[in-house]
Amino acid sequence: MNKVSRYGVLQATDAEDVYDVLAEEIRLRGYTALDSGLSDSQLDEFSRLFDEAEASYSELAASKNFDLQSMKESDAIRLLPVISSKFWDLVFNEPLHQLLTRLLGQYYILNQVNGLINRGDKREYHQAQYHRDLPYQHFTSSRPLAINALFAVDDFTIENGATRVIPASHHREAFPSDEVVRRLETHVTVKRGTFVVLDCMLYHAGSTNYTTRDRRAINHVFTIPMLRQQFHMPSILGPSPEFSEEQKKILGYGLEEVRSLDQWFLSRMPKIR
Ligand SMILES: O=C(O)CCC(=O)C(=O)O
Repeated sequence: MNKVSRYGVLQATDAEDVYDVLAEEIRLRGYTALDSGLSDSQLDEFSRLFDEAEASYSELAASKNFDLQSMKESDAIRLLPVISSKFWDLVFNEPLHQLLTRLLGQYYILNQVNGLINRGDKREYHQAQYHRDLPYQHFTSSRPLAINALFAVDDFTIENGATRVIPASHHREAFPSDEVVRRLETHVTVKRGTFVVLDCMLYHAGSTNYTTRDRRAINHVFTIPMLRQQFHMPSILGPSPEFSEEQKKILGYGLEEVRSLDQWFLSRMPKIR
């Protein structure tokens, strides 16, 4: 392909493959779209399992006398793969892993994974307010610290409440003025089976679903290992021999805080082979 013409440019970024390109897009404008590579029949299965998981989750909450509605929790299925284990396949999706490695390096962990339901008929949706996924934070950083991979279970369209973003807003500390938000906000419309991948510091929001059908998605927030998980997954999952060592690392195993000086000294002892 011909080189893009330029002058006065002494430094330029190289991109070796598609993941470098997507990672660069995220660094520059805060978001991109990544194809999960799943087939139509696999997507149909995820769609069916999502609805089943929603039903099991609300039964589970009711059986424990928790009213999701009154807690404003009825649009989310927290820890979706714990409710329906097939969803671990999305957490460990290979193209996503490739992209995350470019952005966060070899060591990143899963902070949260939640099914999200943007209900039809213009019903209120908690995620439809602008926010960052590291809320209440106003710093900027030279590298991403946290990435949200929002999986589209259904197509995201303007009518059914596609995610809105303010491009490049992860580079600014303050939320932009309302007029600038109105000028810059962009709907990210994608086909089902796509991950909308966002720098968690990008201001973004869902939007009103004007159709009669729910628009379903699954957020996957991955962070550098310094940040606390929304759920401490090793405690919830227990020994879980079904996961590989690499997968356990992503789930946050091995990061427990040191709870005594003795434990610290033991951790510093030379390893005997
Ligand atoms: O549902 C959406 O379109 C946005 C989801 C969202 O804001 C989030 O996962 O933080």
